[in-house]
Amino acid sequence: MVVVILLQHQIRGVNLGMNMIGTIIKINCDIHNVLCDNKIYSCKCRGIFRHKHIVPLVGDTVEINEKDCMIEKVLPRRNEFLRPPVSNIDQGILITSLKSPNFSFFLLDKLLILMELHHCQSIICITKVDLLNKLEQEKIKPYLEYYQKIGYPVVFNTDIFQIKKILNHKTSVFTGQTGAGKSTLLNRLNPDWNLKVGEISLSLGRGKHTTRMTELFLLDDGKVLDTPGFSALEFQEYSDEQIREAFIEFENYPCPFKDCSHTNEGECAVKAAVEDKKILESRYQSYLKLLERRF
Ligand SMILES: Nc1nc2c(ncn2[C@@H]2O[C@H](COP(=O)(O)OP(=O)(O)OP(=O)(O)O)[C@@H](O)[C@H]2O)c(=O)[nH]1
Ligand SMILES: [Mg+2]
Ligand SMILES: [Zn+2]
Repeated sequence: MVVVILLQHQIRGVNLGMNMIGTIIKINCDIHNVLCDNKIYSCKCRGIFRHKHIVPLVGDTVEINEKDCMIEKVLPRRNEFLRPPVSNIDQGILITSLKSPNFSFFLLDKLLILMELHHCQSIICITKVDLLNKLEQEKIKPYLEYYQKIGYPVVFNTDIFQIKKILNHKTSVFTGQTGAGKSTLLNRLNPDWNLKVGEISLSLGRGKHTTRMTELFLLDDGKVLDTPGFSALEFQEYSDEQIREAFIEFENYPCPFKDCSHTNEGECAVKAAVEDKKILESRYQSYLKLLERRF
């Protein structure tokens, strides 16, 4: 009997004040847009959140009260990033421009390490290959092959079909330098989103942070987030050991010292592999910079 009444109420859309589970897709001041059952609810947080220092993030799974549109509870997170504040990310799509803004090994490595530290997969997505001449394209190839070989898939922003496949059933965060082409690619994936795309300032060859807010979009069975890029602050809570482990190819070269830091030790298999060109010199330099927290 109860079930029947409930069903009738649901069909008629009468609000019984029951809690529902949804995902926060956008936050603007204290308004949290929560997606539940294909409907977006504009919700606020219960006052208790402030007392308990609970700050909901885009990507959070939350329990909301449909009656008064209040967020009742934030469910446990799989992971969370500080800047931009997002949670429950499966993979990072690292939008990597080859020119304007120019390709940077350190920037790419920083993002790869950041994803490793947060237990997220990384996919390297190359943009602006059309701005390179044939010779420049040939030059960059072995480096891209290196990343592919150590376990990071490399795709081009023109491979829309392949990118859609990668995004399906996952929550993906789009990140990379300003002007690299994140919003452009998202618009190609779904023209309805109509995201603002920036002009490249000619003098700087850089964009100007056109995307200022983090927003989550649905794509087929996946979720994607456009972000204004991550900040170096993300590294602050990680130890040297964690950074070392995040350079995933290093473990293929076991050193005589178990806790070798691959810096000042006399005998070091990682340093030898760098000399033998088995590990990219730029990867090793990125490692040293991150150890010294030089961002
Ligand atoms: N030639 C070329 N231009 C591109 C490509 N992808 C993007 N662009 C251009 O690069 C500029 C910046 O693109 P956006 O998509 O706004 O870059 P973004 O990564 O979203 O930048 P922010 O929002 O500032 O972080 C725009 O003028 C795009 O048209 C590409 O593959 N080739
Ligand atoms: Mg953008
Ligand atoms: Zn070593």
